[in-house]
Amino acid sequence: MTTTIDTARVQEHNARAQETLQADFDALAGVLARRGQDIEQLVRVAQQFAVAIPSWGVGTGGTRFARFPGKGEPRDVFEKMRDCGVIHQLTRATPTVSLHFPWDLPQDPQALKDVADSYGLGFDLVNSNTFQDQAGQAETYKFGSLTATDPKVRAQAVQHNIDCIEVGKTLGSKGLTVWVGDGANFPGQHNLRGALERYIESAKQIYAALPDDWQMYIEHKLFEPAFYCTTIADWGTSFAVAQLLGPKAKCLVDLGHHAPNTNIEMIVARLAQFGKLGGFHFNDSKYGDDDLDSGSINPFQLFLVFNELVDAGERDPGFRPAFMLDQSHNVTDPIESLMQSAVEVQRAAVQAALVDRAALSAYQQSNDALQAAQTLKAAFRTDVSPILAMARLRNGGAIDPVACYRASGYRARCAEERPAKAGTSGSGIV
Ligand code: PSV
Ligand code: MN
Repeated sequence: MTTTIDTARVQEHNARAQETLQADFDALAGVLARRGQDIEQLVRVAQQFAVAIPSWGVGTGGTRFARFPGKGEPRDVFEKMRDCGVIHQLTRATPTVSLHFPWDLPQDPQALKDVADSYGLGFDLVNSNTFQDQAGQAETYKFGSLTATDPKVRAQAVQHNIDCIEVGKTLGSKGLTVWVGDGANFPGQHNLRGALERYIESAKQIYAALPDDWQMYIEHKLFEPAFYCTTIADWGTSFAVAQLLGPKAKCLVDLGHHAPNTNIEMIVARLAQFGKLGGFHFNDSKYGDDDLDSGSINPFQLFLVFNELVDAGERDPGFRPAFMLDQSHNVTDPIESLMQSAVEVQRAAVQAALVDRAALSAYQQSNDALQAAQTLKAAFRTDVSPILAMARLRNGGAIDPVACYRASGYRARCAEERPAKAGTSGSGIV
């Protein structure tokens, strides 16, 4: 396997930090043992945790006002894979990459697969893009894609999704995420029901092209770019469409795609209950779809989402939702943000595994609201950092990924090796 950061440097970093880590780990093991919990079981949860990196996340994002590129940004999908390799090398929590087409469409998918293999990376879900016009395409998506009134536009958008499936098959992906920005900016612009009917008609054609072992993930988003109404705006519409399409269609929950204060963990519980929770795009938000770093604003919400996932996993041990990050990094080094975010999502998974579920259930049964809430809080308040660091160490990663990355000088090397060039593949700025 190709390791981008010199492994000797990672080992040196770990050797320096290991004694302190061991002391913190032993102290936490004692605290947990007094609560009847085995720290080793939690280390295993952390070691097995995995979240996919979005290929579009390793470039600097931006807003519709401006983009301020960082130094040494990846200029093509191969350089993006290299950055993803660094993230996985140091965190050991991101073994797959989720590609966005055509932003990261490889001319030679097999060559890309070989490169990914060399970094120990696989491919997660592939994402289609019919929210932008691409150079040379015949029809415009200005007035929608899968919902467009013009059948030629819908046919082009359907075909793009089918093309994504074909490339994904070569790469070893097992699913397609479909998000469309289709909607209206004026009351009356759309026949609200007609737009959804056209979406369903298009989605059925995509669904029909799915291989047997693939799933289609329907991602909803409240608003933007359409500011009056969005065709697939909420989990109810997403659920209805997934139900109509069939068993291979599931709903994808992007944490940023809800109205402020929405109870996202309840959406998660509902979708899981009815067998339609397909996966997540993790990020955080304060006002709207801000695409902020996971866990940076509301880590308690992230924990409560994972609390529902633990419950769902206990009811159905085969339950395996897809986990991806989907963020936009405007002011940080994207590699650092993605490493930190992967760790924050992993943290929520471990904290949720810490919940004393028997006690919680008993408090719920006896209507002891205060103690039920405190049972969750006790898990959430536990600083599981030593567990996460130990999991990384045992999996061959870095005890402190950001510190190790900074010390490696990787970004400075990239700045020399990757002078900016025109027409580089895009990052997510929506
Ligand atoms: C839309 O805002 C979204 O969340 C979808 O997942 C897109 O594929 C991605 O962002 C593009 O950045
Ligand atoms: Mn998303």
